[in-house]
Amino acid sequence: MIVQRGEKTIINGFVKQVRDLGKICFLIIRDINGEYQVTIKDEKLLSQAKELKDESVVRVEGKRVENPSVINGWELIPEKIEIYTIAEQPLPLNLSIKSGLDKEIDYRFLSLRIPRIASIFKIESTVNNAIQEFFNKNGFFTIHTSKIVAAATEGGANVFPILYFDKQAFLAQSPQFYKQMMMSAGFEKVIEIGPVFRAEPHHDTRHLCEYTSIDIEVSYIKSYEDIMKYLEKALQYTIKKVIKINQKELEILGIKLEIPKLPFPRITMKEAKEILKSKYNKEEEEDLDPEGERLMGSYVKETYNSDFFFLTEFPWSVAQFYHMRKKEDNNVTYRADLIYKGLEISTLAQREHRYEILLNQLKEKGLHPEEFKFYLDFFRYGVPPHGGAGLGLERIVKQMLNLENVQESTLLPRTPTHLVP
Ligand code: AMO
Repeated sequence: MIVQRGEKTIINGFVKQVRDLGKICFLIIRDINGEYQVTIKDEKLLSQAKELKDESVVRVEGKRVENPSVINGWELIPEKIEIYTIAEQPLPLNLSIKSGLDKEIDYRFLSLRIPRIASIFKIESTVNNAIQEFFNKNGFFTIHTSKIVAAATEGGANVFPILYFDKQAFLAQSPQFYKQMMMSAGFEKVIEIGPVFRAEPHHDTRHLCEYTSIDIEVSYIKSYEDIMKYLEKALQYTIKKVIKINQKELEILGIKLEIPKLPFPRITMKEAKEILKSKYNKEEEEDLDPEGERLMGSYVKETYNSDFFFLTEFPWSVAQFYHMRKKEDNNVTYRADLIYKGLEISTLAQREHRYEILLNQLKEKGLHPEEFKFYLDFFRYGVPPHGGAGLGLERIVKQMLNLENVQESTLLPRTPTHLVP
């Protein structure tokens, strides 16, 4: 952190490097915004500087002197050095080479000092704030719902059970039921950004056991097309913000972002299956697997020059009980996924708001109405037609920055093998 106090400049930061040339010593100091050179010639300060080890934390006070040959075009000539802490050597993580994802996660407090890795999380902060800001500007209320729940929302298998005093409870997989409750409560438009939990035993590049879910819900929609419009505008707004705020970080990561054109293409599941016919022989499957999503991503890029598309009209067989079915065809639902560079980043849908139909759909999916009584009650005393979406923050950033693994855009990944730190 740099503080300017009159003529004096104070740099607080980590010592990236001590270059000791005998009668002169250079310190490269790094803070969250960049690196600075401190040039020491004073004898007393020289002996102090020689005590320093890489990654120690210091406060250096002195005068800025223009020097076009050093980083930033200036160096600090110190009058005072205060050593806050000396870093033990050797560090368990080498900050100047790539050590591999597992080691970088094991030593998160150190890997985050690497500008390449810090840049990912600075951009993630912008993405989070931009999406929140977009929806608030459009009249959405921010809510926070409980993460301790009595029933699974997204299908029964992948929940983490917990003991809640003497009762069985679960960590929430999604705020799905509560955001719908807010529609029944008359709030019309809500957004929640918060953690959700999925007991996904996968060892792959797209699943986490805890991720940040961006959830929206909107009343009085005419169709799920209204939700798609919100999502594409929100993503365009977000990418514009990242381009504006994170130029430096994008440069460090070697990423050139382009503002996506609207509307994003819409392709029904049936059309996608037709397009993939010659490349992908999994027609019997109702959903697209990761390979199918990737192939469709490439097709859309080649055909429409778009990184995004909506895959619409999911079959009822892979839908949740709360998804509304298509008027003209009971086997098809008003559920869509948003695919970004070949990976699903969002699921959205119009919900079934008619009590009797919802009850029948729940039974059809083999669920027990008694376990969902609190939820079903939302539909008995007046509820507007509504729909919404859930987006995975880490997946958006992974795709935006062409990262290989979603754990790279997760501060503290929870996977079957990662519980610490
Ligand atoms: P869904 O389960 O498809 O839908 O999740 C929505 C989005 O959340 C992200 N996501 C994940 N990210 C990392 N690790 C995971 N294990 C993981 N699972 C999901 C993805 C996905 O597109 N209630 C519905 C949303 C809605 O209809 O409003 C839901 O949660 O980006």
